[in-house]
Amino acid sequence: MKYSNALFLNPYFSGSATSAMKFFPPTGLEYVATSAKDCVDTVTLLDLRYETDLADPDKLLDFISKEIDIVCVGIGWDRQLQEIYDFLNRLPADIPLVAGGYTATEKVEELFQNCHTLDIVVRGEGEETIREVLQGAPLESIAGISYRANGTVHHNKNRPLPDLESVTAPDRSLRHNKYRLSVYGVDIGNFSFDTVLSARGCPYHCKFCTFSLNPLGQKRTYSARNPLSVVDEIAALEANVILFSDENFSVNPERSEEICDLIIARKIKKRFAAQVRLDIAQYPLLLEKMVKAGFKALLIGIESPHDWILRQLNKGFDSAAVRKSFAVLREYSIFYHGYFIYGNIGETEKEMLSIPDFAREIGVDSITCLKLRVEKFSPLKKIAQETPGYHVTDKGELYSDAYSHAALKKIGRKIKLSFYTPKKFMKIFAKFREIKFFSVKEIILTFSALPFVYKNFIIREIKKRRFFDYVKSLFARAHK
Ligand code: B12
Ligand code: SF4
Repeated sequence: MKYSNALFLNPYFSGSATSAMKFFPPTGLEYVATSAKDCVDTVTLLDLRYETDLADPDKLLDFISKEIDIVCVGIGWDRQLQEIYDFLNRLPADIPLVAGGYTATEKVEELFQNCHTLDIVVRGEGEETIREVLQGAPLESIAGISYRANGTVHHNKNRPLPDLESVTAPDRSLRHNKYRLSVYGVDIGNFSFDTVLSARGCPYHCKFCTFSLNPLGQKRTYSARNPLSVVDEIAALEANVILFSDENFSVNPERSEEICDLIIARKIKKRFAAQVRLDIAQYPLLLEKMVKAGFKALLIGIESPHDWILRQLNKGFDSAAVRKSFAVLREYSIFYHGYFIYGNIGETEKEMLSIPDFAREIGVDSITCLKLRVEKFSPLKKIAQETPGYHVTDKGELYSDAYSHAALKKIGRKIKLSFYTPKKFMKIFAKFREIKFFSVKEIILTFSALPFVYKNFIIREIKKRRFFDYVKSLFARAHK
């Protein structure tokens, strides 16, 4: 073997924005680490969000210098980049450093510029590529990498997308930690999490969406695994809550039904969540089976209450379809989380602020509102660049002369605060009971954790000097 001990590192130090979502494993990194297993003597997988000792950069460096002979780092989120570069730049020069992941692929040049210790970036899906790197194939022959040689960065041609059937599911025994539900640093109930990827890609063409485009700008042709292999993977999992991390779980309703049928037939008792498209409302049989199989939450991109925006985003449905679909969806005991986008090209503040009322009207249980992003290969880029007064930063953030970043951020908070009132939190809790998400023991555990969650929330708001705004918004709503 060319390398003895390869480290696969999720480099997001805890205490950051990403740690709020730390209950999900780094799926992509785990796929690559699993694929690498027979190319080295030992694979060490570390998720720094969960490490205690090794989360200290000095101790981690010491461990790497003594134990590791190649470092493979997964940079999948556009967060904490400077902190990550600072750490990677301290790695010993004689240990090869490989990076991969969504952000590493999108920002290849930036990575090489900022990280002088970096040798190779694996662009796009990395399962096959990492094997060639670890087996010591000549770098110039490895499709899908960019590499530094004699002070110059070389970009090899892209690697064709792999057939999903040939990809092995993540080996969970490589993990050093369990993934648990924690909100504002407080563990809730007794929930352990895992993700299962049953398909990659999405056949739709929503214009803002980079879920269906990979960071090389390629459309990831929809490609799904055999339902049997998916359910075999699920059956072997320890976690009691599973997120299907597919871009869109409802692309092929018959196949989704088959997965539910197998879960039911094999009496697998777990709780599931999945990202789906609104048109799932057209498949009552699938919805029925999902409830039976243990699907508790669906995450649905609604994006906007306004038809002209839905058209601009090429969403493929209008607000009437949203209302009609939710009238059906509400009949099923499922928790619905809606994604909305605000700060669209030409959108006024009044239009943005109508999101909470619309969300309440259709009966969505919780929402996430994200500012429109116009990423590197987004089809919206041209429209944004051609619209007078609009600007896109090189980070993909869109702002305008009328609405600066700060103004948009403020609007985002107003939307959030107007939707998430204490009454809403009570309703959310009631919905969790209705869908039987909790056992009695979990209810007790969750209730006892809530005061600590609220305390940490208030401390955070005070630290960020935003607590007064929060109290003001509570009063404003109470008097509405
Ligand atoms: C499922 C999903 C989620 C799940 C969580 C999944 C998880 N396990 O963490 C949920 C719904 C919770 C989620 C939340 C968020 N997400 Co998300 N999510 C996705 C989605 C749809 C799929 C990710 C996935 O599992 N892909 C499958 C794996 C196999 O692919 P992969 O990660 O790219 O890995 C492959 C390669 O990149 C490479 N690779 C990866 N790591 C490494 C490491 C090495 C060493 C090598 C060699 C190769 C390599 O090989 C892998 C296997 O082929 C992607 C979109 C997408 N299509 O990628 C967005 C995406 C990753 N999410 C995104 C965002 C912004 C978020 C949020 C911040 C949104 C928000 N504001 O709340 C949160 C934050 C989550 C956090 N961790 O902090 C962005 C990230 C953009 C960026 N660069 O920052 C993406 C790309 C979507 C987008 N374009 O907007 N997300
Ligand atoms: S349906 Fe969802 S995943 Fe598919 S392109 Fe549209 S927003 Fe993206």
